[in-house]
Amino acid sequence: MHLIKETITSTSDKHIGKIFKEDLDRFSKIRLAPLWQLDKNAEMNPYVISLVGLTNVGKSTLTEALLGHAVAPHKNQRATAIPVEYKYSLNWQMEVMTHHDFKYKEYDYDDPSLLAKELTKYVFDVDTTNAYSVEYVKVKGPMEVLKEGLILADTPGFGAAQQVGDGIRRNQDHLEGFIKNVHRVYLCLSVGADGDTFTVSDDEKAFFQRIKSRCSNIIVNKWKFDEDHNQQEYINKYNHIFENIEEDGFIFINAKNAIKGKEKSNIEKLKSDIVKYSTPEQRRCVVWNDLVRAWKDCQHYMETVHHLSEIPWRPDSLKRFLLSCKSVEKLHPIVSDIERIIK
Ligand SMILES: Nc1nc2c(ncn2[C@@H]2O[C@H](COP(=O)(O)OP(=O)(O)OP(=O)(O)O)[C@@H](O)[C@H]2O)c(=O)[nH]1
Ligand SMILES: [Mg+2]
Repeated sequence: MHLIKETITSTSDKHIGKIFKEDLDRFSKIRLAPLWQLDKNAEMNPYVISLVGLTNVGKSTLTEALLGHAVAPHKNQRATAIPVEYKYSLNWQMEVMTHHDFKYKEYDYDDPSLLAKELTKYVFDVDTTNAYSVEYVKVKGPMEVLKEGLILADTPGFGAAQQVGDGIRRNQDHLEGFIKNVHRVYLCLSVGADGDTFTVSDDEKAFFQRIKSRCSNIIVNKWKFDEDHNQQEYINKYNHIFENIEEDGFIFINAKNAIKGKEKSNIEKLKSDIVKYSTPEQRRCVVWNDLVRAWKDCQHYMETVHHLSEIPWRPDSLKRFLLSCKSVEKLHPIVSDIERIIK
């Protein structure tokens, strides 16, 4: 980011051209700013990953499929009213903090189905007074995908469908507050009941703008795995809306099939994507790989669109960038490129 900023401010329009500078600035905002944020968040411990999306897209069903236990209540209608955090522990436990009296309670369960039954009373389909009285709910238990320390959060649906009545608006405020403290977000969309329609609503677009610096994946749920449905077609159509999402950042899932144990669900792909953020080292590696990819894309774009054999980087900034890249093994492809430029 410094390299780009300093190159833009130190060179004249005559030297590299106004449009080139604007492109460099856009590249920095679209591709680099999210990486910078994710790199900062990589150090956070505990690290919270959250599924967010409009009501009914299947976030809770997905949560259940990922956790491998029926502890995330879901149904066909607006359902989840309070964000729920899931965390690994050897025994099943639920923690509830109530807002009106500042009370903290902890419950133990021998069986996850008993926990799930109790959980519905706090977060699922509850009336607005009840929803307002609960500050947070945490569920702990032997959920393998979280074993290395990740926290997974299921959230209420956002958007206009939720904004009826005062209590629900409070829920939306609660949701916004909760999401601000989440380190990585997976935005969940779903295809229509016919499997053919897939429109991105204005609410979804607006929400993406608010979370995009912490989002590198779009989950397309309720996907029908058959020959009539072509994932690439969907990606081509929608990747201009989600501008910083790489093509392989779109993950097509059928959560219902996953909880029924059917083969065509792609849930293993999502699981393996999530566990790669388990430790700070793993999280940094992902960001560095993405940085190498962004660097290559930037070079390629400037070479082909602006017909530049080489980007006229500001020399002293480039040297500083080289030094910081040298200390990280994963960034060595960038080091080789810069050394070639400097020669
Ligand atoms: N056909 C199909 N239905 C699904 C799939 N995933 C979830 N559903 C159904 O979609 C409905 C909504 O699922 P939920 O998991 O409750 O949705 P949610 O996003 O958590 O909804 P809110 O909690 O209201 O925000 C339920 O009837 C699920 O059975 C899927 O992959 N395919
Ligand atoms: Mg839900």
